[in-house]
Amino acid sequence: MAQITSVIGRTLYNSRGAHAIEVDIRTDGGSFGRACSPSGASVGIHEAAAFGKGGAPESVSLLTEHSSELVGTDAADTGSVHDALRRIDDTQGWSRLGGSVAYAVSIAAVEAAARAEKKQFFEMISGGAKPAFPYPIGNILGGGAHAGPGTPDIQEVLVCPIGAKTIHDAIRTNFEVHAELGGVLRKRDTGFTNGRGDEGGWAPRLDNEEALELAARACEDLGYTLGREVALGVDFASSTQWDRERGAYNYARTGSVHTPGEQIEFVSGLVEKYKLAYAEDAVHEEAFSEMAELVSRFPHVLITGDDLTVTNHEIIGRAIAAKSCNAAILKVNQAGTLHDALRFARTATASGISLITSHRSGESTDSHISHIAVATSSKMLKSGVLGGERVAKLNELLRLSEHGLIQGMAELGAQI
Ligand code: 2PG
Ligand code: MG
Repeated sequence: MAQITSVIGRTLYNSRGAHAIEVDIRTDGGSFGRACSPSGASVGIHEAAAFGKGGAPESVSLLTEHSSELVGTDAADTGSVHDALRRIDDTQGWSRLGGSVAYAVSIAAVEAAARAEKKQFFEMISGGAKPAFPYPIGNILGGGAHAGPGTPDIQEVLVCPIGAKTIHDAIRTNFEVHAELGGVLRKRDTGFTNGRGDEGGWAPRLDNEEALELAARACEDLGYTLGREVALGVDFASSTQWDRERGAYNYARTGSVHTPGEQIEFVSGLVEKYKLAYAEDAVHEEAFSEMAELVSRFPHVLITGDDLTVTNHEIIGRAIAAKSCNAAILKVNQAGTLHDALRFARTATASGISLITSHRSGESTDSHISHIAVATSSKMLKSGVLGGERVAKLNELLRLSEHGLIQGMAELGAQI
């Protein structure tokens, strides 16, 4: 057993230049683990707070002041690390310590334990399940909260190489589509500056339909058939457009307003026209019954909850009961600790909900989420295509492909 002997936190910066918290953990055998928290721009109302009230520096001070709570804890035991953190902050949404601290401590501890046991991170948390490779799904065109004025209202147009048989082919295909789309955008608008959004997807001046139209064209130009070798997906991030007072979705950039019924027809139209394999947060974060309507209309599309389910064990229970999604995003920092996130993953999996392990728009160059995706047999890893902090996750999948323990993608491919 590797016991925690020291915990050091610091404030750093993420890929957006905003505060992040990094934590170093040392154990009695001399092993070391380090993790840095990500952060979101489109944040669910029920997800853990990023920091305490005084921001990142105050969260770090609080951790430093109470680090003795963690000393002596078994670094490999995610439950004990969670309990120790709960002794410092027992608020439901981590409003004292901040979810960023919970994230970084709980992941750094497992990394230290993995080094002590000379194991890979994913082996420490797979809980006996057979680990498997996820399909990488990546942002090729961004708008909404991730890009500036003039870009689409919808947050992300994503590509997924559903026909790929190996992780190498899958990653290469996503790069190829991203590059081809850049060419399509330059041809359409000679003034296009190659601008990219927070996650590395292109950020052109386009409306929602045009964005999908051109993404589809890029796939077809490469000789791919949508729904066969590659598929498109969309993260609508609909809570960004939802105007609770008006009871309507305000597509300010496109200049249209959708009633809840019109939003369902808008989404359904796009799913059918572009053969989408994936639709995330297609309605706002409290619209459980409207999500259920989409699940029943499109049982073979991954109707995915993100802001809807916020990696929260209780909320996924509600979504399961209401049949509001057939897939759910797994973001550890929405839950706070790795322990709670894995509990969410188990509940989702037991009810046949596919997991999509995901990055945040503000990221570090850490690659723990690649291990978390493999360990939880996530159907997809949503980690972007281009940008150093995105590529870090993909490169880790390539390293892991040298590892004989992990099931290949072909077995999962048939299920999409
Ligand atoms: C999302 C994420 C990641 P953010 O909405 O799914 O793509 O964005 O981290 O800004 O919440
Ligand atoms: Mg999302």
